[in-house]
Amino acid sequence: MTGPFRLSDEVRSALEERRAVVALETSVLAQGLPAPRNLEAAAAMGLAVRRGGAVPAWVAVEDGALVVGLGEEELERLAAPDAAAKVARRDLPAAVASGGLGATTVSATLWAAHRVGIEVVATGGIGGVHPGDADVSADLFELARTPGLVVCAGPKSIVDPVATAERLEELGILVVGYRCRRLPFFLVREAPVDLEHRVETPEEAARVAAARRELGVGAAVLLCSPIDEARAMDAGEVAAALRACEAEADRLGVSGKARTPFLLACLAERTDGRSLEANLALLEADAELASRVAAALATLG
Ligand code: PSU
Ligand code: MN
Repeated sequence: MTGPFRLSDEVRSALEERRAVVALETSVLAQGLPAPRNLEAAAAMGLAVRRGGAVPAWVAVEDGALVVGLGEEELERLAAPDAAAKVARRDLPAAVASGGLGATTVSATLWAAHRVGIEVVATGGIGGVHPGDADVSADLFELARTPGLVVCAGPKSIVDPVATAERLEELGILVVGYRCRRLPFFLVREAPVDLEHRVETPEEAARVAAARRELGVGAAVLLCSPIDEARAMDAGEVAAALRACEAEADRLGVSGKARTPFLLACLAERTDGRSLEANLALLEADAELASRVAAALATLG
């Protein structure tokens, strides 16, 4: 593929040879995590993908192109404070036309991955329905219309998990628990939402992804893996910190795409950095699981 898509040599040959590739979003680096921890996270996630047997493909907008497979220097540029705009799928044409730097969210990353033939995407937490229902992440709508498999630790702790689960159902998005029977909730191991589908191994997850493809289902599968017990946070503590952060966001008038980064930063501050450590741990775990699923999927053909 040419035009505005630019693939790294490594990603291009992996795709040509039908080897496993995992697409990684960059908004989590540019907007979701503070420097320099964001670069540490990128390194840990890249290594985790390689450990699992796949090639990491970081996605971003740069120099008028949608790049799939960023190099180390490109990641560094992107991770500098305030260097990159937050780019959801709807923002892609404007971001490419501007010639500037853009960090892709789950929605833009899933779309780009599908366009270049990558089936598996990894992230920390997907966006969802915020309390009050007026602010709904574009991640949900993209999952509904773009095929693939997104590995995450559930919806981010800043959304309403019950409303988000309802919306996922309404949009026809299959949610599969990885070794869990309730919806993982990002920093917290579970939300009060029972899951109907569950897998125990990367191979089983890969079989679901392959069946989706063979059936021609146009929506992505959401594979949710709970945060490691040792890093997980208490639901009550996160909820209390969030209430204060929501109030602060309202007071300062933080809305639109700025709200999620604001809430994540506020949460880290109010939990003495523990939410940040938890976020980093789950990102690495998700990257490794996504890689193992992609590797298993590659052997299924
Ligand atoms: N997961 C994280 N941190 C993040 C995000 C995900 O652990 O910052 C980003 C992702 O890029 C996700 C986006 O797609 O937040 C959702 O933003 P919004 O709620 O504005 O749609
Ligand atoms: Mn929003």
